[in-house]
Amino acid sequence: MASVFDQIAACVEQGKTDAATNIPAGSRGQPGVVELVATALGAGESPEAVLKHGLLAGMQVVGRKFAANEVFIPEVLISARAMRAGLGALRPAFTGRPMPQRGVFVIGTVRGDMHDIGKNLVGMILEGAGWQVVDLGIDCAADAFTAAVQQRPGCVVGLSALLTTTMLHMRDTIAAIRASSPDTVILVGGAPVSAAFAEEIGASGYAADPVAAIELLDRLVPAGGHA
Ligand code: B12
Repeated sequence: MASVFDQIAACVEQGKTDAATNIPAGSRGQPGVVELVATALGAGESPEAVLKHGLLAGMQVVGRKFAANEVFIPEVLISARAMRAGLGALRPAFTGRPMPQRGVFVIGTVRGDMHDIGKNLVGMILEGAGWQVVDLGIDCAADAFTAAVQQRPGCVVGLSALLTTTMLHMRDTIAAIRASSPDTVILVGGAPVSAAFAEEIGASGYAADPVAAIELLDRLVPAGGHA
């Protein structure tokens, strides 16, 4: 019998959201991502382990197959929907922990980019770490970020990009934010982004994942010292 993590990963890959979903055909009534996440948490697994070994492991397989032309956009969207449902099921386990309030974190995916799974994950985990998260969504032009920062003086900004083309918009977005709010702490992230690129475009820092983002923010914005 496959471990609950392997089952979650397989369900993400197949797009099996929950027991009511009939994807793949004939699977209605069998547990999907939502039920399996609850099973794993109920068995005492940590939300971090469920995320890493279940949900993200499944999405990694999808990413590899997409890159190898073994699956195409419709399948990836179905997997993304299952992943999103799994994150929803996991959310209370992350955000239910008592944490001191750390400040406001405005996050969005930059202009032209529709990828939101990583952004949502970063937002959810930072919320669990005590940040009040304002999610601007996907395909956000620079002025959406500048307006959000002006409304929330002292907030931290997170920019997400998953495409080598859209990550280039991070530079203009950072310049626009700094033109009106020069001291804003701005983190960048997303698969094609690197620490060197972050430095080149004037970001305050780069984090590869939400845990690294929390550690970086603890250094850049000491508790009680911002927002
Ligand atoms: C799912 C997916 C899609 C879905 C998105 C659904 C959704 N709601 O998000 C759909 C089908 C819409 C899609 C479309 C496209 N996609 Co796509 N997609 C993917 C895929 C398979 C997974 C991405 C994902 O969700 N990963 C899981 C999350 C959890 O990881 P993550 O996003 O990297 O986020 C983590 C970190 O990067 C970081 N992070 C992310 N953001 C931020 C922000 C901050 C502030 C911080 C600190 C950290 C951080 O933390 C996250 C958690 O650890 C990737 C392949 C891959 N392996 O990445 C391709 C991929 C990103 N897509 C790709 C491409 C080419 C496209 C399309 C252009 C395809 C096409 N021909 O139309 C379109 C572009 C649409 C657009 N304009 O945006 C390429 C990009 C190539 C490149 N280097 O530019 C990839 C790499 C696939 C490939 N190998 O070819 N895609």
